[in-house]
Amino acid sequence: MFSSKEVFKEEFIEKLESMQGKTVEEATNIDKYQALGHMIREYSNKNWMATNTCYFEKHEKQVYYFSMEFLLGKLMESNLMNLGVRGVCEEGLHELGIRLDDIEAQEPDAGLGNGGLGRLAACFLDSLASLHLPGHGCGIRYKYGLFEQKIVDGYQVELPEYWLKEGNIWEIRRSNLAVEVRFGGEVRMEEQNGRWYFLHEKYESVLAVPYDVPVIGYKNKTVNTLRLWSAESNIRDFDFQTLNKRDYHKILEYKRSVESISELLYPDDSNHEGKILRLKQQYFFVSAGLQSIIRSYRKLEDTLVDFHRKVAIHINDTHPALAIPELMRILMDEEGMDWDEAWKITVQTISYTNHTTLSEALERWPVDIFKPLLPRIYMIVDEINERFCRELWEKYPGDWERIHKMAILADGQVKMAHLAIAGSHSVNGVAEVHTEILKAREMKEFYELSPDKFNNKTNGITHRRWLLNTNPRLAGLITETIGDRWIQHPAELLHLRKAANDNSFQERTAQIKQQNKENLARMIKDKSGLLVDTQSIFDVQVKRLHAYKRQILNVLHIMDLYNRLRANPNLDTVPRTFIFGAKAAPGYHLAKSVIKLINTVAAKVNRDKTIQGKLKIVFLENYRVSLAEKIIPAADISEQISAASKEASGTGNMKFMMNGAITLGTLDGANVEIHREVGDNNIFIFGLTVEEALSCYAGGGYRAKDIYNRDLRIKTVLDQLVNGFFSDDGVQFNDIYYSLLTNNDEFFVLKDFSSYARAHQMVDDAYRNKKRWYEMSIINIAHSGKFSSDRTVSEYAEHIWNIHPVTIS
Ligand code: 26V
Repeated sequence: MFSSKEVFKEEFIEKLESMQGKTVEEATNIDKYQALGHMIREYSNKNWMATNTCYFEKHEKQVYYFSMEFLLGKLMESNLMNLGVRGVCEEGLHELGIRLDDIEAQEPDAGLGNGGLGRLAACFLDSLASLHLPGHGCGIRYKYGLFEQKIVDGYQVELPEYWLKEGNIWEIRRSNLAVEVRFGGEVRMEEQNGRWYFLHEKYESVLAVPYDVPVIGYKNKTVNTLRLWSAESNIRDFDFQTLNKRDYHKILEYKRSVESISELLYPDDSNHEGKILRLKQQYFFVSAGLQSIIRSYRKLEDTLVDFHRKVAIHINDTHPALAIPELMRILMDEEGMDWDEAWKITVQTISYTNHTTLSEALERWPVDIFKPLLPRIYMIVDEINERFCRELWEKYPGDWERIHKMAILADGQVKMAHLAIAGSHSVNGVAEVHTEILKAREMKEFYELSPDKFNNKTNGITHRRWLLNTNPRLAGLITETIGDRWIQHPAELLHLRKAANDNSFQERTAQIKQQNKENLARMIKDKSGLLVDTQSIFDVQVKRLHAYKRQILNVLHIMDLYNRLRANPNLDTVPRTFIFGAKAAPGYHLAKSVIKLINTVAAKVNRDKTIQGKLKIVFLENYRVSLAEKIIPAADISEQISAASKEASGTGNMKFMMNGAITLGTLDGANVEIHREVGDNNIFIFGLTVEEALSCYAGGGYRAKDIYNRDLRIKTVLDQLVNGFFSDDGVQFNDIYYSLLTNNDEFFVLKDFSSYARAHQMVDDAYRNKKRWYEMSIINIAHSGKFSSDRTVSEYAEHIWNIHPVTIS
């Protein structure tokens, strides 16, 4: 089909005709995008079927990655690349007068995630398939992805993101595989032949319909499945014979309430709120996913006694933790197992990753919501809790405090992290320091109880998307220099070390960075009209907006730099362009204020001619995967400046490093490991360490006001938040000021300020020596192989899931 560009052209023209009834000349870019998309999917169907058959026939153990979020971004480019047909398509299209880039630009991002956790899930899927591993995704097909961000007068405005308006070319709806999920109602117990049966009655029935998306491995035959569930009404349940007008309204109301389950992605990734709809979402996809896994399993086996030998289920944070009681329910109520056997199988099937230590993000569901919504599941959770507390009592007799602290049900709440730990055989953190913090603090008692469950799996990113696809020129240079084995074996990027000091390699790396910066500058000009100096340092902070990520530290430093430049326009600094991209949760007022502040400072600084163009600030609207792909290859500096101990890992840090940006960061999350890889001389580290931060929290001796009173630079910028210095529109930033001073600066912004400013000075000094700079840059690229998700996923496969590569024939 894609054997030559001639064949491709013929098929493409045919596809346009059959799908759209149009010729190449008549077709719009959307038409062409859809035609090409369908061709690719059809092309991959053979291998998709072969993969499924192969797993089935070999009865391979498979892993299912359960996640509320899959932040896929666009799929056209990576699918073409992974299928190895991008060249043929590009040439064929070119001969038809079509630019592949124009077609790819039509694709909407699949923004089914908030940030790091969702993007990690997407990277893992790519690595699973590319490593021939039998592993699939299970999630929700949200009708609306993460909101679209507009900036109006410097403020964030949220618009609904209806990504499905032109349909989704990558999915196949499989209505024949729909399953029922039950909510509410009552549970009646009945004894028959000495056994208790639990009968769920008067429940609301929801139909879960799967949409399957192929996950295509890199130049192999593996095509795994991402199964996304959509909620639909189960109208069959209604008695149409006796339908009257009031019932009709009831049906509509029921339909609306059911469809709301998969309507939208919750846009908050930092603050747990006990919203009933979110709990519904969680049970909805977990129950549907488990039912479909068990249905396929049952085609091969009569009983589920060996389930855990053939199926691994991974829960991405606690959001899918109801998989534990749901699997128990199925094993007991539907398969007739007794508790102990069901529990053994459940624990051996499930594994859990923790992605945050922020206590406000920990999920705790009020029993008052949980119990009426999921009555049978609640009974099971209650029993899990009973038995768990009894076990604790035996181990720690009399230690009520500890038992209360560890209980799954306590204070009228279901503690999802406790459920997840108790019900799984493996618990992992996502970077070394993060795992150590879990063991020593957040999960200390659980670690003492079962130390063997705990392990670390440092995050990774797919180098295929984040280097090969997004930075083709750099990827080409690497291949030219060390061959192409790095694509399959990213650790081999290390061979670049020997080129780090090579003049010509440095120059070519520099040229590529320059081209990427010029592309980004063009985009900035198109989007905002702002001209940026491509000789300046592109200093980038793109990530969700959160107090702990400290965008505010970055802004305060920019304000200070501006003050210094105004005082002395001849200040000897390398010109800087500070680039931001960030979405704030719609209800997170402080975060939204920071966006307004960035834009306010930008407005004043960018039009100030007296500073001789030495400073520019850009806030790029609607940060998302596809925008990241344009920004990251152009970055010189990667800002990873979270308050120590707060960022579990970070994955943006890895993407920047892989594209030759130098990290300016704290020793937090995976920065610690990046630092270890590249060494002191190839990274700019500043600020408190995790130990210092933790002892500062514990000791409580920190007083932000003292620093304010002592340090004039800091006092000046803080005062500028509230004295109208930057705002033409009279807006003041009292909330930010308050959080730093009155609220005593929870994230050590003032404490780290001077160390951060010194690190910036070091960046300035270092950039003047281009040879040394590109040596640093190349060393970063060379050491980024460790942070490929291929490494991460292999570790999960070997140590947690016990799955093995399968070559598809
Ligand atoms: C949390 C919550 C809290 C309750 C409300 C809804 C909601 C939705 C999503 C989340 C996820 C927050 C956790 C998260 O994204 N953690 C990030 O995970 C990345 C991948 O492991 C890691 O690199 C980041 O450091 C970590 O912040």
